[in-house]
Amino acid sequence: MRKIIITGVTGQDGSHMADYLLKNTEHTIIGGVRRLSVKNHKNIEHLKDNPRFFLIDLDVTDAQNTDRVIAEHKPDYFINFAANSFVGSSWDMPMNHMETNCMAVLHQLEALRRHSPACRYYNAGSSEEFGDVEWTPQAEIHPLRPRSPYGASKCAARHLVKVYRDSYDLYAVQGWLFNHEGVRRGEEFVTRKITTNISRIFTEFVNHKKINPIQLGNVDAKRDWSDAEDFVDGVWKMLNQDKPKDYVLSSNETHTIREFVEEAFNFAGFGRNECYWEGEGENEKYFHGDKCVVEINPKFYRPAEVELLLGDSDKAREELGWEPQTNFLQLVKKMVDHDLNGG
Ligand code: G4F
Repeated sequence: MRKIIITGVTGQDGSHMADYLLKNTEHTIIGGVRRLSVKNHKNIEHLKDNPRFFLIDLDVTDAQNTDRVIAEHKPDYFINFAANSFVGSSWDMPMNHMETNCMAVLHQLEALRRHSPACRYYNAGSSEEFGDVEWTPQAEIHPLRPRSPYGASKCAARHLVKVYRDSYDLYAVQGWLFNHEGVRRGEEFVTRKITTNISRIFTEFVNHKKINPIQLGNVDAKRDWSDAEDFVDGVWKMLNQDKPKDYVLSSNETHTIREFVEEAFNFAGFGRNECYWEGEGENEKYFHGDKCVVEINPKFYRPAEVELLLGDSDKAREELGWEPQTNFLQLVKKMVDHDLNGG
């Protein structure tokens, strides 16, 4: 039985990772949580009585706290999902993104090198690192061309992971995870923003109330979306190879936000033939019959957009034997069904 520290365990990826490891291994899971006066433990509530799962205070931006936790527990695996993961906020709080997504990684690598050098380390990397893409699809060899402070913080962390791997022979890896969603996704991310608001609109609609349209930014951006539950299996496989290597995880398909909107309304029962887009640019709207259900609000545009992401995860499929189980339409349906049923 081994000890695995997961940071960000209350979030989407951390909580799915904990579920996956408790189900598929015998290991003990130590969830690192930041002390908050109001707890946000909804995603791990079901684990609180599991004897192989316990929580410790760990603020990844605190170097001494990180050092003490690693020295005390000497983990066999350290999986870092703690991050400020909302790209849109990174122009407003660039320092916070750099501290949380990059400097924290340096604190962890330093502490592991000193106290637990045999520990296997994973840091959450992102397709945002490819940013302003040079070619499509993006595999591991694509250059790093970040477009946001968030993307830059993940690129800097990637360089540190490689430097520590090469310099100290640590088993340290950072996957490039393309967008991954699901029913535990934060409601500010575009997919969950759409599905939670469709649920609200559905209630307004059946109660003959005034419909407040969903406000979105750039609906023509393209993303390669997968189910977050499929990705934790890929991360675990990345951590258990003979040699540490970084891999892309992706669906190898890309879709616009516009398509996500159309499919989500369709699954919610707003007949495809009764829905249509009208207008252009900032004046574009999506209607169901004569009711506007989506409108564009430039407030949600980003200072620099990543227009297109399309992954090539063939290397992970061949070398790790990893395969996503849920496709785009199944993912949209799963999220819509969940939110229509009360979330
Ligand atoms: O859902 P998003 O906020 O995700 P984004 O920026 O692609 O980042 C996510 O995926 C990355 C992996 O590629 C992760 F590293 C990162 O941590 C995060 O999980 O936005 C997706 C797209 C963007 O192009 C955005 O401009 O949707 C567009 N969008 C349009 N309207 C909107 C909105 N995004 C948000 N959040 N809210 C909108 O109203």
